[in-house]
Amino acid sequence: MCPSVCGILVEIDDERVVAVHGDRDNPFSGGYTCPKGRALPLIHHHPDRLERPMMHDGGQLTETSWEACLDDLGARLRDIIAEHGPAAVAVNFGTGIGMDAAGYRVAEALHRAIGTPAKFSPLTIDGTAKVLVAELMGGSAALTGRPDYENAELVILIGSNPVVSHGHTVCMPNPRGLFRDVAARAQLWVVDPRRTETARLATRHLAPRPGTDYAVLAFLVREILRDGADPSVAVQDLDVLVSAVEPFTREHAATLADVAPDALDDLLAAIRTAGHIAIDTGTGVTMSASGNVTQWLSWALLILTGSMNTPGGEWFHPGYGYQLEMFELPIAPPEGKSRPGPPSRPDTRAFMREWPCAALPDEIEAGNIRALLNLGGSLLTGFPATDALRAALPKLDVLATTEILPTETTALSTHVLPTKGQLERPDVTLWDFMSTRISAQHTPAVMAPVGDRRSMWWVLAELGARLGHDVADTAMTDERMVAKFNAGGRTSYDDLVATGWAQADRELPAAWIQRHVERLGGWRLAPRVLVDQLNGLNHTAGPVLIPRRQLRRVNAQLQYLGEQPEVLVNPDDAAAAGIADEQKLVVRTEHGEITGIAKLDSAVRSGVVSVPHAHVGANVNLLTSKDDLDPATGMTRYSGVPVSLHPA
Ligand SMILES: Nc1nc2c(c(=O)[nH]1)N[C@H]1C(S)=C(S)[C@@H](COP(=O)(O)OP(=O)(O)OC[C@H]3O[C@@H](n4cnc5c(=O)[nH]c(N)nc54)[C@H](O)[C@@H]3O)O[C@H]1N2
Ligand SMILES: Nc1nc2c(c(=O)[nH]1)N[C@H]1C(S)=C(S)[C@@H](COP(=O)(O)OP(=O)(O)OC[C@H]3O[C@@H](n4cnc5c(=O)[nH]c(N)nc54)[C@H](O)[C@@H]3O)O[C@H]1N2
Ligand SMILES: [Mo]
Repeated sequence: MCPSVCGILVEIDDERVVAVHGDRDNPFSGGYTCPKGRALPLIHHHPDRLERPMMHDGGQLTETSWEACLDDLGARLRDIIAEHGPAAVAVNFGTGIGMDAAGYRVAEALHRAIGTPAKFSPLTIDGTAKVLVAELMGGSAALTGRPDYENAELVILIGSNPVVSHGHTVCMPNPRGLFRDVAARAQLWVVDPRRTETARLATRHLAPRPGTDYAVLAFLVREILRDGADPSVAVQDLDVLVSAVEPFTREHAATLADVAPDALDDLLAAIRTAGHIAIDTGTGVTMSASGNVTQWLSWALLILTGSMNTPGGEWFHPGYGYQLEMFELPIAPPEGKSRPGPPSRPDTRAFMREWPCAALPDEIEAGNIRALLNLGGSLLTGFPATDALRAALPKLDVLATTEILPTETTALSTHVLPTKGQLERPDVTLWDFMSTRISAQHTPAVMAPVGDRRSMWWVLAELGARLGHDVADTAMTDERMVAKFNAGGRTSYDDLVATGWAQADRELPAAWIQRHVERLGGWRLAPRVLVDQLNGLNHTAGPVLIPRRQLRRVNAQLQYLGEQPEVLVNPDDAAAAGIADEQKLVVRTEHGEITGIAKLDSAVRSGVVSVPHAHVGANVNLLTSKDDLDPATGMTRYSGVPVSLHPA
């Protein structure tokens, strides 16, 4: 269900999945589970689950055979490619394919074989800032820094709520246990406009105005520089950084962020005392207009305090399968590697060879994209500007969706391809970089596939064959296919299957990072792109929207566990707008409006409205824009969008 990959035991009674229990013998999760994993029986036995391929026939989705469905889809794609070229076929790598290792690898192979630049994924709706900053400051997007929680004396968590989310790009089982431990022996500062479930476990909580975290960090960097920082590693462009942060005095930063100057003094004192510090950021940072700048200054603070690649600071994941320590990472130029964006959106960039999700409606309307392979994506809830997308999707000649459950998006699809769910396929850890350890796990399939479901990799390989591409041998078994792509580069696949998990030791400081930074010529402290963005930032005064995850959901998934689209509003703001607790309210932006349920909550700072995403009835993406994008990467702004509140 999620990249924390907690070890579970699935209790099965004949054909029924009875329950999911935490596996106490699992060395990573030790028996921990959360409501998402425990919902697997409900997902598997969902009354509406997709069991057979469907095709649009006379305006209606009708069940058909795999042969007929794939033949028709293949023929239509061939025609589109023949007439308009491969760029007319787009591929979306949604969250639903993100836990299917063999499916994901074959999707990558098919995407390469088709040769289309039109690739979409949650990258540009979840957060590009971390990758961009790694590339610009560290010369490689493959550098994924994360706190050394075991040894840290001071952890600063900015715009992430792991107690609910289990983390963003660093995914942990049992976050409550982890943060209780950290707070018991070290300082844990949580920076969030809402006093979150995680903030309640922290030693301190700081609630700046959304999108102003960078000002707090700029102040800290400025003061650490004035202390005469000696990072003990090579750096570049120190003087540029010095002048970039110079305006961020205590008073200026406190005013911008609307926090008490004393709180800034306390945080600065904590950093001076700890020496080395650890920082992690989440979607509260990456979804904001200042996300790149905030991420940059957080790295600058880490570098200047000598905390990179240091015990008690940050460590860099080498990957279990990738084994980055074996390679010389290619070094990106100081201006990064982004390219021109899609033709209908010259205002955007293609970042990491992906197009901005926000550009999809315009690309369809312009006739550039005529077919979309949507692999495990809930387009109408995840992508921004739902109205524009809803108008554009029916103009596609082909919308083929691989899914396990019906969604608003499958209802609009020309082809619906039911693939094996989590319990029906063998699998290995795909996103080992997200793990808190250098590890891999394997699971066998525990249930026979329901109905006529097939493996994602098989479906895509069959489709590839119909387009004249040999992307995988469809005669292979699932196990052999998974073995082929297994993340067990440090161990044999057979050993991984036998034990279920494998782990490598962590080296800290890691020699491969030291070598890399030497080849880089020192950390780049002040990339031009980021300095320019800092100088261009401005703020609106009124209330703004911020995003929030919910415990018993994964984005649009698990809605049947009953989480409501509760809109958290500060009681003073609610009173001013005439809104009462538990009553319906309207949240409006210049793009649209939604009706949700008001929850008056003094844990949310004034001027902030916290709205969960991916609810079909109260879809927050009716409020977001396809044009409000980060110019460097095409990331949609999901946090800090100006709103007004009204009684319903
Ligand atoms: N306004 C706003 N918008 C947001 C966000 C926000 O905070 N605010 N969050 C953004 C983020 S961080 C993300 S990652 C995106 C997520 O958006 P999406 O990538 O669309 O992800 P989900 O909503 O999780 O939908 C995943 C789909 O995959 C299906 N699925 C699950 N398991 C499988 C499987 O094994 N096989 C197949 N074939 N399908 C499967 C599920 O039924 C579901 O329909 O949304 C983004 N959109
Ligand atoms: N239960 C559950 N778990 C999930 C998901 C889910 O839907 N449900 N989704 C998964 C996905 S796809 C992702 S990407 C991760 C995301 O994981 P996280 O990034 O941890 O996501 P959130 O829990 O929404 O925490 C983001 C926090 O940022 C705060 N915030 C908003 N704007 C700002 C700002 O400008 N500055 C600061 N400092 N804070 C701000 C919000 O108040 C919120 O508490 O979670 C994953 N895990
Ligand atoms: Mo995400």
